Amino acid sequence: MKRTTSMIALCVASLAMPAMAAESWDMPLAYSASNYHSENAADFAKCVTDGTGGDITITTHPGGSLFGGADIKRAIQTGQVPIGERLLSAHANENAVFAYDNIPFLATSFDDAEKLADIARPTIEKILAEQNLTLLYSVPWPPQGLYFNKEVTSLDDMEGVKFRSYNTTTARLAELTGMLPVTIEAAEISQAFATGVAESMISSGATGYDRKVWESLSHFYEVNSWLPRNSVMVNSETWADVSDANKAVITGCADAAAAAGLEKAIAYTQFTMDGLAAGGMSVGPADPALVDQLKGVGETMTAEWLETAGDDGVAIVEAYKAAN
Ligand code: PCA
Repeated sequence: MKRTTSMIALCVASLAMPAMAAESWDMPLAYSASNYHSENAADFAKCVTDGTGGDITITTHPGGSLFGGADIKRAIQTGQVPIGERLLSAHANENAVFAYDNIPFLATSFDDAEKLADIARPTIEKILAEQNLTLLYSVPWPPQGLYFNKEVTSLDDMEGVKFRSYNTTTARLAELTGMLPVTIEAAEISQAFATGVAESMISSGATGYDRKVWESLSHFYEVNSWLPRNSVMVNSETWADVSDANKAVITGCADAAAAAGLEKAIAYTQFTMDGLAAGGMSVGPADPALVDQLKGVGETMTAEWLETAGDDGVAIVEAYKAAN
């Protein structure tokens, strides 16, 4: 009798429970905890944890500590983790459209990068959906510039330089400028520069600052070639199981994170370039003659990208140009 009563009590209790048990979501991030993308993701995680009343608790794992950058997207797709952040352009080998935010000299300011991202978003969402991924938000990196361990004023100076790349676009830039590309995660670059495995890279002031590259490199040249983005994605099956109320909370947190992340990126741009200079680096615009040469290389890269990205890529660039 007693047993039956407690069984009934258990059933009643479980009926009264919310439809889903509280969940913990681990969120891998490739970049250092102090970087604004990671801080922004931590704010997003708190927003979701608080907003869902603890139904979904998100814990961020920065610096590649749970999965390295190269493995994060696959980990989300396959459900090893429910959510994570990744530089999507590093997956252009899967679909060239993922590198829409690396087209040389197309969108070179924060405003233009936002316009381009808004135009590309439905296409990116469609491609990601086919990969079991749902895009929540994306945040730009500051404009990309060139780092060297010597003064560089022309492509000739770049011949044979060992170049750290972060995706196929940057590797192609190296090839076309006579440099030798080697792919290295941001988390590993301090060591790569210290040991001479790499002597140069294209990146933001932010990444050079985060990795204290002034310990090995001497020059940062502003080129403003493009503003690549980090994207926060959730596994689509996990997403489908989230209640409508919690989906609304997460989407609201994602929109807030996109806006706050953009503001942080803008603020971090000058702050980190000042930091590079304070570290002893020469920081300033690239020589106009070098920029002209790089634009020539950029035209080749753009033509190649349009070729591989096909109709989806052409449509994004045309819509962007029509809107500008
Ligand atoms: N930092 C990232 C990508 C672009 C950037 O500014 C990196 O260098 O890995």
